[in-house]
Amino acid sequence: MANHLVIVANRLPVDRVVGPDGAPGWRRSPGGLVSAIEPVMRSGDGVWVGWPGGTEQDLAPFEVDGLSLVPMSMTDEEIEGHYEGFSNGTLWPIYHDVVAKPEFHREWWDSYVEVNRRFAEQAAELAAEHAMVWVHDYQLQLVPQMLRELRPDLRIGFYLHIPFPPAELFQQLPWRREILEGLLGADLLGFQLPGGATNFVRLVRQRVGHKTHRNTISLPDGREVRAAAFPISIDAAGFEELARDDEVVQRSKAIREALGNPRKVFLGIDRLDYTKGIHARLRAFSELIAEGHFSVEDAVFVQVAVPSRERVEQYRILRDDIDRLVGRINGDLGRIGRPAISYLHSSYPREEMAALYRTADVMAVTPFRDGMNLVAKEYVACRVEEDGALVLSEFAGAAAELRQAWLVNPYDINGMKQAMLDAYHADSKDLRRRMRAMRRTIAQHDVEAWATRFMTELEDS
Ligand code: GDG
Repeated sequence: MANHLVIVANRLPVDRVVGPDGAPGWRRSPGGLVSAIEPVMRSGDGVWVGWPGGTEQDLAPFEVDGLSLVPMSMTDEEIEGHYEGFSNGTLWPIYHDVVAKPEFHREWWDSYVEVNRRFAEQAAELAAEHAMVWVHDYQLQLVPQMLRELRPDLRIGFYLHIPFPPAELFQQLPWRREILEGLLGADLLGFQLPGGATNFVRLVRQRVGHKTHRNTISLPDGREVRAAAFPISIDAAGFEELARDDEVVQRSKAIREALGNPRKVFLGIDRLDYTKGIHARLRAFSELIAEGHFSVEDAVFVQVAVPSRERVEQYRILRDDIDRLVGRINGDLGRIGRPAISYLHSSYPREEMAALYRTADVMAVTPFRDGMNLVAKEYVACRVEEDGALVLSEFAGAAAELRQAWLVNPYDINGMKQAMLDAYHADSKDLRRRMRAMRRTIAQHDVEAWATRFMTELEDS
C-alpha cells in the first residue's frame, strides 16, 4: 500500500492476446479512456485497477510497458449483470438520450453494487495515506462513496466520460438516489460539458435535498463536493507525429490507390454502437449517390466499425441492421470493383488509423449523443496539411470546441446530406481556414492539459 495515485476504471488498458508462438501476452486495447489516461500514468507513481477482460480468476498484479496494473477478476454472472446488464443495458441508453430502450432488472443492480464494492475495497487497499484516487466512468458510480467510507483520508475524484443526462431521463432509474449518493462520495466530479455538471447539481438539490451554490454542493457533514466540466482530449502532438511518419504517409497513398483513386474519400470510424449514428450517415451518403450528386467513381465511404459489446442483444441487432444496409447500398449503387461503401468490421493499430485519417477528405462523425468523441479530434490532429473537412454532430461534446466543423443534426437526414455535399465541394481556402482554427484548439487543449487540470483541481479540493 504505497501508491500515491490510484486509477480505478472498469477496464485495464490491455487485452489478453496469444502470440504467433502460442504464448499468452498483453496488448493495448482501443477505447477513449485508454487513449486519455495512459500518458498520465507513465509520468506518475500510479497504479491502475481494472478488469482485464475474460473470466480468469485470482490474477496477480503485473506490468505492461511500465504501467502497474492490478487486475480485478469478474465471473460470468458479474459480466452479465454488472457490465453487459446494468452498465450497458440500463445506464448507457439512459445517459445517451434514451436512443435505445433501457432495461431495468433488480438482479443487474445487485450485481452492479457488488462489483462496485469489490473495486472500492481493492482501491482502499492499494492507496497510500492521503493518496489521490481517480475513479472513472459510469460502470463505477458507487465507488466514490464506498471508498470514502473505507478510507476517509483519501482525496477522491470521479470523471464521467459519457453525458450526464437531464433530470427528466435520469429520474427513470429506480436507483437514482443511490447513484447520486454514490457520486457524492467524491471531492471533485468531472463532466465533459458544463451541462452535465449542471444536470447533476440540479438533481442532487431536487432528489437528495442538499444545499447547492452554483457548482458546489454542501453536505450536512460540512464536506463540499464540486462538479465541473473538464472536456477530454487527445495526445495531439503524438497523433501529428504519427501522421507525418513516412510509413503512414505511404500507407495512406496505398489506401487511396486500393480504393481506386476516387476524387473524395469519406470516412467514419466508430465503435459499433447505436449512439454513433452510423446507419443514418450511410443512408445520407448513399442518397447523394442515388440522386446523382456524385458517382461511385467520384466518392467512396470507408466505414470502420470496431466490434463492441457483442454479447448485448441491441448490439447484435445493430450489427445485422448495418450489414443489411451496406449490402443493399452496394448492391443497388456499386459497380464492379467500385462499392459505394467500403465496410470494415474490425479494429486496427494506431498507425492504420492515422493513415485512414490522412486519406479521408471528409470525416463524418454523426452520433445522436456522445460525451466527447475523440475520433473527431484525432482526425483534426492528423490533418497536418491543414486540409480535409469534418462533418460533426451537434450532439457530440466535441462540437462545443470544434465550431469550424460542418455541424449537423444527425436526426435530419437532408441536413446531413447538405453538409456532406458542402464538405465535398468546399474549396481549399475554406477548408484551410476551418482546419487551421480547429488544429489550434486541439493543440492548446490536449489530453495532458486535461489530466493536469483535473488532478490539480483535485489536489486543491
Ligand atoms: C467514450 C465516450 C468519449 C477506435 N477504434 C480503434 C481505436 N479506437 C480509438 C479511437 C479513439 C477511441 O478509440 C474512441 O473514442 P471515442 O471518443 O470516439 O468513443 P467511445 O469509445 O465511445 O468513448 C466518448 C470517450 O469515452 C473519452 O472520454 O470521447 O464520448 O463515449 O481514441 O482512436 N484505436 C485503435 N484501433 C481501433 O480499431 N488503435
